This record gives sequence, C-alpha cells and structure tokens, in this order.
Amino acid sequence: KKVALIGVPMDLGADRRGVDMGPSAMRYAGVMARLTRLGFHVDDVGDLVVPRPSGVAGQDLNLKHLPEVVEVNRNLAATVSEKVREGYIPLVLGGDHSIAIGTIAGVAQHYRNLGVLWFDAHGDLNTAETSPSGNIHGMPLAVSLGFGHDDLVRIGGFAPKVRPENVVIIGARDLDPGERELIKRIGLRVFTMHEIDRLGMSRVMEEALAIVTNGTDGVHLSLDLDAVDPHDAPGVGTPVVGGLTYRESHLAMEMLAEAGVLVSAEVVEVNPILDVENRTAKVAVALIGSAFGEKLL
Ligand code: DIR
Ligand code: MN
Ligand code: MN
Ligand code: MN
Repeated sequence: KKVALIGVPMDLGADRRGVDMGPSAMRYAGVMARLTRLGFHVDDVGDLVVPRPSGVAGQDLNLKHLPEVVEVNRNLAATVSEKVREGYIPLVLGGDHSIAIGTIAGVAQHYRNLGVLWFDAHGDLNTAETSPSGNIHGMPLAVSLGFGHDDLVRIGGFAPKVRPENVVIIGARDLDPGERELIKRIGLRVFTMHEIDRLGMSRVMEEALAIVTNGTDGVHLSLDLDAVDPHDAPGVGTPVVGGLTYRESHLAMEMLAEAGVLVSAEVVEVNPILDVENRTAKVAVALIGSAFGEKLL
C-alpha cells in the first residue's frame, strides 16, 4: 500500500490566480498524516514546475495558455506513469482541473480499460469550438475521451484514454450547450443533482460503481471540489449553488473505498485565496481520507 503525492500548482487552465496554491493548502490541512494513519506508505514527490504564462499563445484558438498547459500535462503524465509502474497509487493535488489530462494520460498507459468517476458541478466536456471561456479546465474530460485539440488529446502518445461507457459524471448542475450535445452523442452517463436528489447518493454510487467497474481494469477518481456545495467548499473558482452536501460527498468516497477498485486520484480546484480559513482544503483532505478507506468503526 503505497501512495505518491504529486502537487501540480497549475492555474493557467482556469486563467485565475490562487488555485495554484491548492497543493500547499491540502498539505497544510494534513493530507500526508491522514494517509499515513491509514497504513499507507506515502511518498511526497513535491510539486511539478508550472511555467509562467508566456503571453497570448493559444488565445486565438480559444485555448488559453495552450503551450504551457500541454507542457505541464506531458510532465505530469510521465511522473504519474512512472509512479504507477513503481507500484504506487498516484494522488495528484491540484491545481485547476486541466491537470486531469496528464493524470489520466499517465494512468491509462498501465490501465488500458480505465474507469473514471468524475465528481464535478460541471461537465468539463467542452472543446475549443464549444467553450464559452477558452479555459482548458472546462475541457479535460472531453480531451480524455478523445475530443479536442490534438496537442492535448495526443499527450502520452495515444488516444482516446478512456471510453464513454466506462465514465460517469456525478454532481453536475451546470452544463454548456455543446457539453449537453456531446453527452447525448456519445451516451455518457451523467448523475445530475436532480438524480442524486431523487435516488439518493447511495443508489447513485451503486449504479456509478457498477458502470465504472464493468469490464475495466481499475478506477480513477477525479474530484473537483466544486461538486460539493459552496456552503461546505467555498474556496473554488467557479462555485455553483445546489451541490453535494458534506455527508453525500463523504458517502460517495466511502462507497468508492469499499469497492476496493481505486488505482489513482486527483483532487482539484481548491483555491485558498477564495476560501474561508482553509475550509475547502480541509474538506478535500477529509474526502481523501474517506476515499482511501477511513472508517469510524
Ligand atoms: C465552464 C466552466 N463550463 C467552462 N467550467 C468549469 O469554462 O467551460 N469547470 N468551471 O470546472
Ligand atoms: Mn472540473
Ligand atoms: Mn467544476
Ligand atoms: Mn464498461
């Protein structure tokens, strides 16, 4: 049982300062001790280098900071792949959600039928053609499914990284028109807040786990803290009201741990500048604890 902590102080995908401090905030909130207490051997490999924004490159393509985002995700994919090869579960601390491109590229080198649980208020299914913002953090799930700019889609040397039938989104409540269209076109299973209200998180996670474990060789957790209601997780760049409660989000992580299928994870969009006394990083670390097997009794 070995975990490799990889910090990625990336904010260029969100075009907003502050989320680059996410890895520090989660380390400060005790992520290392939390995992060690569970019996994991934890290696903190430190933070990847994120270059300064070079200027306007990529703006013309509606892909802000494209060269820098590509460079960081290439490095992240290589680091994640190496750690998986060495027998670690990589736990990537973001940073904005664009880093899921690199994490999934690295993990998918080893797990060719990877399942993905994507917790998010958003779909992250935009491409340059559909994005209202040009922010690459709104695109990483599309990229991992093989949709988007070639420089992003080809990171790791192959595409797509995951297949739609092995992916679910949980907690969605803000989708752009192009994202809705892609969801319908590829038949992606999205558990919206409406469905979580109607079915309850227990039933939603049963169904979600059945999908991401069916015919897969491992499951990746991609946890955007904006999936959680802003009441409990205010320190995110794009908060959306009406999100997961503290307990709903914990139950989801606990059921994931019980399934015993987790091979990699990333926890993203924690922005201490927008936070209230590091509350969001604390929630993030508590959720990491649950996802890795913490139990009361
Ligand atoms: C929006 C916001 N759909 C966009 N996306 C966010 O810019 O593509 N994802 N915030 O987490
Ligand atoms: Mn996201
Ligand atoms: Mn989001
Ligand atoms: Mn399947």
